[in-house]
Amino acid sequence: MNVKAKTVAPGIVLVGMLSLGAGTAAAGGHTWDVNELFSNADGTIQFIELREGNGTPNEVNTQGKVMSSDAKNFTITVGPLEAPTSNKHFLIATASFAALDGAPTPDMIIPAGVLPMFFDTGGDSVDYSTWDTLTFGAGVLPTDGINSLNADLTTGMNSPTNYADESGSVDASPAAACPNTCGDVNGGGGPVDLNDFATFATCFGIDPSTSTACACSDLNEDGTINLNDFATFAGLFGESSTTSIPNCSD
Ligand SMILES: [Ca+2]
Ligand SMILES: [Ca+2]
Ligand SMILES: [Ca+2]
Repeated sequence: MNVKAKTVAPGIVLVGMLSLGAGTAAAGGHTWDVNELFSNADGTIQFIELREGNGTPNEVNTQGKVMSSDAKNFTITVGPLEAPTSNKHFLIATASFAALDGAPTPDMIIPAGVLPMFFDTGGDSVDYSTWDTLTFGAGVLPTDGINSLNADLTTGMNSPTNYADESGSVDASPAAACPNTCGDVNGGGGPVDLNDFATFATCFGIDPSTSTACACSDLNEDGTINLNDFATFAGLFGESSTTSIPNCSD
C-alpha cells in the first residue's frame, strides 16, 4: 500500500507540471482585446478587429476561442498564430467586407450562419472568449459605412488591420440613387454617347450598391450591372438623355 502510493503520486505531479507548462509559459491566447467594431446599416458588412494589448509575444492560441455577441456566437478556427503576437491585430470580417476596395485580407471570415448582424448595430456586447468585452449602447456604433467604434467608445474612420499588418479602410456607405436621367450614365446631360459608354464599361460587373459612381450603370435597377443593362443602354445610344424617362425601370 505504501509502495503503491509512492509510485503513482510522482506520475500525477509530472502530468500536472506538463499541463501547466503548456498552458502558460509555452503559449496563451487570452490577452487579445476587442479593439474595433465596424458595421454598415443593415449589418451585412461587419468586421471585428482584435488586438494583442499586453505586448506579449506568445499569445498564439486564438483557435478555439469563442466570439460572442448577446445573441450569437462562433468559434475562431484560425491559429495557432506565428509568434510574436505582441501588439498585433487579428481581423475577423464578413466575406462582403473582404470584397470591398481597400479591405485588408481578413484573418478569418465570419461564418454566414451568424449573419446579418453578428453584433446588433443598436447596442450589443462583443466578447472574446470572456477575456475581453466591448459593450456599446444604442446610437453609439456608427452605421454610415465609413466610421467605426473603437474600444474606448470613440469613433473614427474605419481602420481594419490584419495579422500581417496590412491595414486600410473601406467605403461601405450606401450608394446614392442615380441622379441622372436614364442613359446619362456619367452625368452631364446631353446625348447618350461614348463618354457614357466608357463609364458603363468601367462599372460593368460591379455591385452598384458598393459604388455611387456606378449607380447610373444599373439601368434596370436590379442590383447588378450586366448585359441586360447593356441592352437598355444600347437602345438609348445617341438619344438625348434629357428627354428620356428619369428612371429606366419606370
Ligand atoms: Ca484598427
Ligand atoms: Ca452623359
Ligand atoms: Ca441591372
